Amino acid sequence: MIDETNFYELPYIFVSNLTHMFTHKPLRRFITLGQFIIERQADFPFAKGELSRLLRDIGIAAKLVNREVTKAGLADILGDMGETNVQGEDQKKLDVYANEQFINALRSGGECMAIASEENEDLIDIDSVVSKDAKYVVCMDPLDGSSNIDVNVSIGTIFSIYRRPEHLTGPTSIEDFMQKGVDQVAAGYVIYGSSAMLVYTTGKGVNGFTLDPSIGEFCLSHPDMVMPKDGAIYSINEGNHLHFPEGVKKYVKYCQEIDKETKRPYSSRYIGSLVADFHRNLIKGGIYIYPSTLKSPKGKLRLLYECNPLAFIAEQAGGKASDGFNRILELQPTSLHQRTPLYIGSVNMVDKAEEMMRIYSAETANH
Ligand code: AHM
Ligand code: MG
Repeated sequence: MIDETNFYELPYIFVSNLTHMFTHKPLRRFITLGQFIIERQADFPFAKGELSRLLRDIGIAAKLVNREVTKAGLADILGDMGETNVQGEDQKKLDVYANEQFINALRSGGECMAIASEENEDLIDIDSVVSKDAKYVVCMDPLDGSSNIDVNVSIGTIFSIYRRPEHLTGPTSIEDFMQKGVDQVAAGYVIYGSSAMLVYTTGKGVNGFTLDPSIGEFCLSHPDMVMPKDGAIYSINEGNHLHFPEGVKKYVKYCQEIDKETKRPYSSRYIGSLVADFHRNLIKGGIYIYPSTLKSPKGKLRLLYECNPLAFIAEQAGGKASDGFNRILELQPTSLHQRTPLYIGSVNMVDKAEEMMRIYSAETANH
């Protein structure tokens, strides 16, 4: 039997509406992603409908990808595709599917002139009739954490949106993408986890939306997200410990020391899906580090479509993102698939890690 209180908590519009008809109690207001974007259009400095349409297109593709992710164990879409992407990594079938969905959605939406994707070596020029007046470029990692697909662990999509710089005219070129993270007009991620969530910013705070499968809409569930200034979780692949810079080794040791005041030792949590590790740290507080290692002297993660968008979100939520020495959002990109070390999360934790880097690894600063 459902008591009245629980009944009103049920997150379904139709239940709420039915209840209203019979009891005249106030309607619970559900704000869908589409409604929210329209309500917040005034926050966006450029033509009002453009960003709304871009975000709408991304939301549609995310729902299609989520549908496939949730049935990945059933459908014949698991396993290697037998191809490698531009970084020489094995591609999974879902990577390919996600890449196609996001490209198709952006291509038919009309606002995107070109895409840089982790899965494509060169930029994807969108040369269609509907896109002839398009002014935005999108960088994306369509399916991050793909090594986790086969084992039912959360994966994600990361995206970043830039407006074409005024001085560029003519056909799209790599120049359109060589903008610093501070120039992003919007960025976000989708996490395909126990529920699917879309989190984004346009530079006026961070808001999170959970997909309600019963109505097929992302609904506002995490308004004005704030990352705690301190946390008690550190996320790093400790298997690489011997290859870490000295500053990172010292910081990891600091995390493991006992100190009641700073709640150490911290917990170590590493999912191996950047979006999932970042999302947890955004909500609970924590730090994620992918440093330079002997194997990957510039780190593993990509500046344009992994680090910049998450750095924008982190800063907008009161957190911080650095390459160990410099603010991620101020790094000058020089190529589409450029890598950078990443230290991201609660501001006091990132400050401490940077301090260790300054003291013990200053000579490895290569930016
Ligand atoms: P991917 O884009 O190929 O999935 O690689 C990025 C992923 C991140 O999601 C994750 O944090 C990291 O690589 C894990 O790398 P490692 O296995 O070296 O720890
Ligand atoms: Mg990735």
